[in-house]
Amino acid sequence: MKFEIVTIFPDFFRGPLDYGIVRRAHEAKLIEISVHDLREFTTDKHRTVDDRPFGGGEGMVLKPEPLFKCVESLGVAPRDRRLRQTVPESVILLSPQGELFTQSVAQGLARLARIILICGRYEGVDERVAEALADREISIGDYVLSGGELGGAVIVDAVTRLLPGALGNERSAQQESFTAAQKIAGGGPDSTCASGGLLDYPHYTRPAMFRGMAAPEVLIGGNHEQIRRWRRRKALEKTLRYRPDLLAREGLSEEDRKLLAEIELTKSTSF
Ligand code: 9D3
Repeated sequence: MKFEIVTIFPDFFRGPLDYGIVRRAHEAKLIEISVHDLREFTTDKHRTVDDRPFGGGEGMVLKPEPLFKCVESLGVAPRDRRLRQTVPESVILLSPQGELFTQSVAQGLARLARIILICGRYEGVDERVAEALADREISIGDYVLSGGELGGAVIVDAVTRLLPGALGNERSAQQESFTAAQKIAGGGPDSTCASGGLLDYPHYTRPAMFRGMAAPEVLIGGNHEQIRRWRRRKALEKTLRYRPDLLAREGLSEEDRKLLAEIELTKSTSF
């Protein structure tokens, strides 16, 4: 997978992509990352990338010319071919106005060979970039960032993890069993969660007693059926508390519905 990042802050990407799985994927040549400095595609003395908005208003807008020149210099396939998906490449504008980045979007992107990420800055980007240069606009969430760079780094991370061979053999095998469990539990393919479309269960490690806080007895006992049930119950509890939107009950098993009924009965005392 080739990632090409268009930004006015090229140095930003030296940091976050140089660790862990993304770093190893790069070393293993599973990914290649090129960062392009937008200012190198300006022609004026001051290397101007932004201008005041037509119609007035706050802030500055990224000009279209340097962005078009930069992306065109990369030799991307024509936009209509990209949109018809006859070529495995995509040009993405990171913007607060975009579709929400989810695990399912990441899975779609992981099938491509090349992704161009345009990072916006200032108050916005000239709309002709969204209309005629980028294939789609993506936002990483409903909060205001200072620019698209963190969003670009998020996409590189999430997509890289999905590439075959990016996780160790051990972990990819584990991932497969999670996927199987999700199918049985009826969780969608865009679930990020370990246990079938729910939030993950709590994890503990040694010591068994830490500052007066005991790790749950059931995990130390070694009864695997009890452990599985306890984890499922805790995953349901966490999900009910923090992400009730994920609890589409029609997707829950008989056991889940029983555990949820128990949880809801004890709710007043434990929540
Ligand atoms: C007042 C209108 N604002 C839009 C919500 C202006 C504005 C704020 C922040 C325009 C651009 C930005 C910079 N943000 C991004 O470029 C961005 C972003 C984000 O702010 N949130 C989530 N995902 C993304 S991806 C790019």
